Amino acid sequence: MATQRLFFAISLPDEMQQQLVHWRADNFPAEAGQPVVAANLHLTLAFLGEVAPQTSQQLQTLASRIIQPGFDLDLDDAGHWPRPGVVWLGCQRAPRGLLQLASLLRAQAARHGCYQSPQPFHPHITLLRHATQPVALPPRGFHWRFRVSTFSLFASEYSRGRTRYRALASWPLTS
Ligand code: 2AM
Repeated sequence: MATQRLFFAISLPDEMQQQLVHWRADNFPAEAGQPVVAANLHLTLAFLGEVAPQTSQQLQTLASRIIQPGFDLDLDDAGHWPRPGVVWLGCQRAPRGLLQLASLLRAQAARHGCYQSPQPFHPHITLLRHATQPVALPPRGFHWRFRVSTFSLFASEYSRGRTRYRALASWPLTS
């Protein structure tokens, strides 16, 4: 069977995706970059790259054994990385649970041959792509909070000019 382009991520509640899309439309001009469609807004925990089915299965088995409490995520920070052309939303202080979960998934991925960037994990939700020109960021003061009680493995699929993220499996965090 063919490889799949995979990543572990936290998906956002539907209503939060809608709120963010409206906030983005109110705060960034159309020329700032290409908006990520609402359904694709997510926070990546570990990017795996192209993965063979057997490795995917092994990583899913390990993910299913993770026992970790859920946590609240506060989205209260935004930034611009001009080189990859990304405008993002993130948190001023990442919760410990988020860092622990990402670090575990990234270590498991690395042990299974999935290259992990040496750059420190910077949790973020990409709002705009192809944002290579300077962008005025909204002033601080925005804030959304949501409870993270699951995480998922996604396949990134590209067809007819569109990228779609399909959840292959999800696992609960403890309450
Ligand atoms: P990004 O939004 O900052 O581009 C699917 O592509 C997800 O995996 C995105 O959230 C993307 O982050 C993340 N990702 C991390 N490293 C990546 C890489 N080397 N190539 C593509 N996506 C990567």
